[in-house]
Amino acid sequence: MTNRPLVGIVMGSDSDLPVMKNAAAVLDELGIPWEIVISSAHRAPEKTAVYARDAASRGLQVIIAGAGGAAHLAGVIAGHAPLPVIGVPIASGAMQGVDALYATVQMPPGIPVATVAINGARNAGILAAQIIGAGQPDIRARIVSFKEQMARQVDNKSQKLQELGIAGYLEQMGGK
Ligand code: RP5
Repeated sequence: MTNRPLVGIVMGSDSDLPVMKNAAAVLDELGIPWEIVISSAHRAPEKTAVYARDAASRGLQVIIAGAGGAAHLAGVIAGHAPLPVIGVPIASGAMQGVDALYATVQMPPGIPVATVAINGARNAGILAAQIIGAGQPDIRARIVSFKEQMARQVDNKSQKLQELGIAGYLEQMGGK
């Protein structure tokens, strides 16, 4: 496997990093190389445009863009790049991500942004892997294993619930 990044993770500010690191983490789990940069549709518009325009020729296949507030980052990148763009609305400020969700998801016809949940960077990473995996059997096989692992975890929890009962299960969860 090449170590050249296939996924570009872009965020509007370093304050988005605690959320956006989750996209990088799951891409690591799935063995997909990534890069991460800070750029801003508002504070660094030229840098953002150049990044988006050059992304495909640098070998990136998917871009994940996270921003909060008046979150135009994913949309601006989608306007410049011929690649799939996944938007992550970040919870920040008075509206705690609802503003960013609306700004990210309400794209005009012709410029799609696949928008995940507020702070849903992990899902953005998984979706990026699935997009790449659609044309790469080895990556698709890793997605299949990933899903099987999740299904096993559900089974294990259900089994434990049968063994411990409701009260015992809640107790080992921390008394919820
Ligand atoms: C957005 O404004 C960023 O994506 C961030 O979520 C939010 C706040 O940015 P900082 O003021 O913390 O740099 O552009």
